[in-house]
Amino acid sequence: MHVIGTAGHVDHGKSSLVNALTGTHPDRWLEERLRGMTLDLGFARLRFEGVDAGIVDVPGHERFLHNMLAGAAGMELLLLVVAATEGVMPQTLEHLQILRFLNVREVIVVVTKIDLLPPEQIAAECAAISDALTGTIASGAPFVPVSTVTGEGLDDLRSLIRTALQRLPQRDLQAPAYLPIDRVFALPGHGTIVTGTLMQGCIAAGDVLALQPSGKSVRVRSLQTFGERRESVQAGMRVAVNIPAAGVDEIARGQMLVAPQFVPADAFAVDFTPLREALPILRRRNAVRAYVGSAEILGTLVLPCVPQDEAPLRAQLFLRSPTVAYPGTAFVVRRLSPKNVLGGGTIEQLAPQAAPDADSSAPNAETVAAVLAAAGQALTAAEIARAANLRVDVVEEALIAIVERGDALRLSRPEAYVSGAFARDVLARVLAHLEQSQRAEPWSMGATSLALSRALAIDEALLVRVLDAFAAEGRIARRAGYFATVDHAPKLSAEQLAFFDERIPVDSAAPLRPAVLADVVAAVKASRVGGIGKAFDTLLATGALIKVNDDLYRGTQIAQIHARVEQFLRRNGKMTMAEFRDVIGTSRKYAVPLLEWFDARGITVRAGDYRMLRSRAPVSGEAPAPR
Ligand SMILES: Nc1nc2c(ncn2[C@@H]2O[C@H](COP(=O)(O)OP(=O)(O)OP(=O)(O)O)[C@@H](O)[C@H]2O)c(=O)[nH]1
Ligand SMILES: [Mg+2]
Repeated sequence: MHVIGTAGHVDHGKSSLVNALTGTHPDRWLEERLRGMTLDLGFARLRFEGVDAGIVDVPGHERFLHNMLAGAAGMELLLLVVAATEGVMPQTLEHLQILRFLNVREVIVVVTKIDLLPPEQIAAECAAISDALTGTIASGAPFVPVSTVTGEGLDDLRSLIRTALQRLPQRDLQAPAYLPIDRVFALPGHGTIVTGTLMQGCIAAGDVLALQPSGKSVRVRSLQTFGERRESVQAGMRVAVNIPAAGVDEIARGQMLVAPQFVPADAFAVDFTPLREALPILRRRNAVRAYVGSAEILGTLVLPCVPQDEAPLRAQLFLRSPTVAYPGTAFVVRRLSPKNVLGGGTIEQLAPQAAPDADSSAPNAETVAAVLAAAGQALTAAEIARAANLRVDVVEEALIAIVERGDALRLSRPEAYVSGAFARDVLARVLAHLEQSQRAEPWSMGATSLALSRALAIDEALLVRVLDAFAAEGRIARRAGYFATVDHAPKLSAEQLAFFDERIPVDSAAPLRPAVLADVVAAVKASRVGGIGKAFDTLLATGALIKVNDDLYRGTQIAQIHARVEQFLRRNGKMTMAEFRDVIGTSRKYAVPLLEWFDARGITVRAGDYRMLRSRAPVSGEAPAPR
């Protein structure tokens, strides 16, 4: 078996394509469905005549690139998804930059949403896409225009997939088992299950493997691939492994389940190829985020010289925490902040001979770390310099090393630093509070910074900046103004869902007519259903319900209206208010605020009596803000 992966810019139709091919919608979380945006990896099985493969679906939004990276290493056949309506966009190229260093052997370019373009424009759009992909791993790959709405092109895509899979080389089944873990959960009666793409080797029920880097030895009780029980599984499969001896809380994405012979290491000799775009920012020593298997680990990449071109270099990679790798393991590195991709390559050898360059700033680093530890609040580099009696540039240099080793956390807006111990303590207290409150109120989005600041008696402004820094590392989630644990997906109770179904019915005679906001608010206030107020906030925050002036729409209604407006405008260029009313079959009372709402979100733009599409609307990562 082989693993197919999607890649491409946000909203270009990756998840819809996986759904159309497999019948499984890869967006697993309630929040993903509600927002219509993939946040984390999704998985589905692709089966048709002559084909049985796994698909890994990735998020397109740049904020979730770390999740994309956790699933990218396993991909062998890439479906590069590009919407015909937008063409090649920043994450299309960023995903290709990353995948160039991983294990992709075959690429198919899938041009989606062709139903939204006049047929005669499709060839020109494909040609423009092809031009924009020159010099990437998708250059020269077969192209297939599709629509997941009409089904056009899907049969051609299936036959291209069949051919591409046949060309893929077999994975190494004799090698020791190596499974980067991308999900961990517990099933009642079974205990801990980990899932991932088996990169090499085989695993059989009864095998004793090691969880790394902890080294804990675990016996495999049972195995599955896509819900089918197997006695053994082979490289190239998406696998779920039941290891009851390990607790769910001992394991996280990024750890590996491997044959016992692997030894964890935190230093590697690597073959590193810089990206051309990264040449101006690469130095000899580079603080990096390294991606190995499904892991994201901070570390330092030491180059033999400052690179002048894209030629591969023999370099050293030092990680802040250990991991396991085999010679030839692919890796990618990004800059700490901003997180540009710097390059990637393969791990050649454990424990390089030479130690990292002696750090001449070491004594200053200790002074700076001591000042921060004593401060108990955020300090700018200039404030630290005054307290430590050092030059600001010396402090800045020392801070890089201190941040890298975890003794300080860098805050932004404005840039300042807090001690690592203080920051970790804040994070631990916040996470403990959130876990408890999310358990008590699973329907909530999490907690606002104000609520956290009151509960934990921490200054709110400082709390927000510390949590934002951890959010950028993916250690806590910040969505629509709420902080939550990264795996928290709000779930309404059956009673709460029934309440909203009853209060906000969809009238089959007028399916796009909204409810009256004031009525729903009054009903929420009067209701005795437990947690109903927070559940209402959640529906608004996730965009499942949307306020438009005095009206309350379901997110699905707005999506339908949006689709109709977009289709009309792509065909006709402009639209009057009367045409809009006809398109959505509603009265002026609803039409005016709706169009203003679309204008305010940068979807449409007004010109005299007409509305037009605002071209290449900026993509917003947040749910629509409740007004
Ligand atoms: N008309 C039309 N709409 C499509 C097509 N494919 C996807 N869409 C719509 O485009 C929007 C985004 O689709 P998704 O499949 O969620 O896009 P995605 O690439 O998975 O997005 P992220 O995972 O957030 O990066 C949805 O509203 C889809 O219904 C298509 O072929 N035609
Ligand atoms: Mg998606």
